[in-house]
Amino acid sequence: MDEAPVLVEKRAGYRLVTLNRPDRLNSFNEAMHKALMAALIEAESDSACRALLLTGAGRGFCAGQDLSDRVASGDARPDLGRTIETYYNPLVRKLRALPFPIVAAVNGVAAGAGANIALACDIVLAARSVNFIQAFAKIGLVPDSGGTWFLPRLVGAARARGLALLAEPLPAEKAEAWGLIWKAVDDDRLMAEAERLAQHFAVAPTFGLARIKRALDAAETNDLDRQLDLERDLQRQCGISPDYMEGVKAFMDKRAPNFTGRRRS
Ligand code: T3D
Repeated sequence: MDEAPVLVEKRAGYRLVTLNRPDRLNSFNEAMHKALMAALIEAESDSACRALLLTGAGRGFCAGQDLSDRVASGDARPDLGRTIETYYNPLVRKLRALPFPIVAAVNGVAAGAGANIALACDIVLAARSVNFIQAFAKIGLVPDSGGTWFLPRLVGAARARGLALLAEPLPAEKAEAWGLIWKAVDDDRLMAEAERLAQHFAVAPTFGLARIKRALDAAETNDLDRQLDLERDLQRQCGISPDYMEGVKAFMDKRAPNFTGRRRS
C-alpha cells in the first residue's frame, strides 16, 4: 500500500503535519494537496487544536509542484490556472485564515510553491543548511502561491525582483537577515525549537492570536483609518473573551495565566 502523502500527529494542543513524499522532496501531486487540505480542515474543526506545525519528511521541505505529473499528462497545453485555482490558492487562503498560528519548520529545500507555502505560515523557522528557491523562472513560470505578494512585502522590491527573476537559492541565514523568515536555527535544533513554539501557542490566548493574524493581513491593504477601525472592532471582541479576563487577573495575581483559547466562558 502507498504511504500517506501527509502524516498528521495529534499532540497536546496542536497538530504536527508532515508532507510525506520524500522521494520527490515532498513535491505536490493531487493526493498530497487533498490530504493536506483535509488535515487543515480537520484541525480547524477541533477546538482543542490551537496551533499547527508544518514540516517535511526526509531531506526536503517541499519542492513545489511535482513536475513529473506535468510530463506524464502528455498534454501540450496544460491549464495550470486550473491547478492554481483548485489547489494552491485555496491552500494559501486556508493557511492564512486558520484561527490559530502555524509554525513552518523548514527542514530542507523549499522550492517553487513549496517556498511560498512556507511563507504563508505565521512563523517560519528554517534549518541553517536550507535554501529557499523561487524556482519558477527556471521553467518559464511566475511565482505562485502568493509569491509575488509575499516577496516584495517581506524583503522589498529590489530583492523580490532578484529572487523571482534569477531563481537563485537563498540560504536560510540570509533569508533571516532579509526578513523573509523568522529565524534560521542549527539543523539539529530545528524540530526542538519548532515544537517549543507550537507548545507555546498551544496554551496561548488563541482567540486573540487569531485576531492578530486577521489584523496584520488586513493592514496590507487598509489605509490607517480603516485599520484603526478594525483594531477597535477586534479589540472589542477580545475584550469580552475569557482569555483577556484571565490574562488581566493572572497579571494582578502575579501568577502564570491559564488560557483556554475559548471565545466565551
Ligand atoms: O503545474 C502547476 O500546477 C502550476 C504550479 C506550479 C507550482 C510550482 O511549484 S512550479 C515549480 C516546481 N518546482 C521546481 O521547479 C523545483 C524542481 N526541483 C529542483 O529544482 C531541485 O530538485 C531542488 C533545487 C529543489 C533540489 O535539488 P537537489 O539537487 O537537492 O535534489 P534533486 O536531485 O534535484 O531531487 C531529488 C529527487 O527529487 C529527484 O528524483 P530522483 O532523480 O532521485 O529520482 C528529483 O527529480 C525529485 N524532485 C525534486 N523536485 C521535484 C522532483 N520531482 C518532481 N517534481 C519536483 N518539483
